[in-house]
Amino acid sequence: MERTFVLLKPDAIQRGLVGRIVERFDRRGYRILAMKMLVPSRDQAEQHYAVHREKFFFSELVDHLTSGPVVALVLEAPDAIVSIRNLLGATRPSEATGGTIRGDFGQTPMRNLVHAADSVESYEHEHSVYFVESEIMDYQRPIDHWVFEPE
Ligand code: 3AN
Repeated sequence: MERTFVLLKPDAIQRGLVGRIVERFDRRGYRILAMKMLVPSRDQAEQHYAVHREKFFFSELVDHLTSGPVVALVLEAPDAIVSIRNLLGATRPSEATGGTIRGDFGQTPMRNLVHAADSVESYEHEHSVYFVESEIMDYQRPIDHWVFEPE
């Protein structure tokens, strides 16, 4: 089992896509361990995207992330990190395959609706920017033995 961190960015909330995006996680069977709405502080946004500090789009990215409410989630499943990244689709919506979240709803590289951790190290860093450990539920579901059976 693996955990991942996902963030629905302000454009997802403004466009009324929260339910449709979370539904995709739900119907694939990912276990939602934490979910909350907040307006990120500048400090949180800069910490989250620290690896992009030198990129030309960094300040615009921080402006965007702090522009309104976001929804932060911790999800769990086998290979959660790679499978959620596949569900999101490519960073640039124009390159994202149909059927992925960005392929179906994304409009611009900056406003591509949703972020997901790309490694275990990113997960460890990113979830701690938004959650304290006591906010992450650890529970089992009766159906987990078949939702998560080995492929
Ligand atoms: P991903 O979100 O697919 O992991 P990253 O980590 O390369 O992509 O980029 C982080 C965020 O920075 C993206 N989600 C997007 O909002 C923004 N971004 C990435 N590339 C560009 C770009 N060329 N122009 C504007 N914003 C970008």
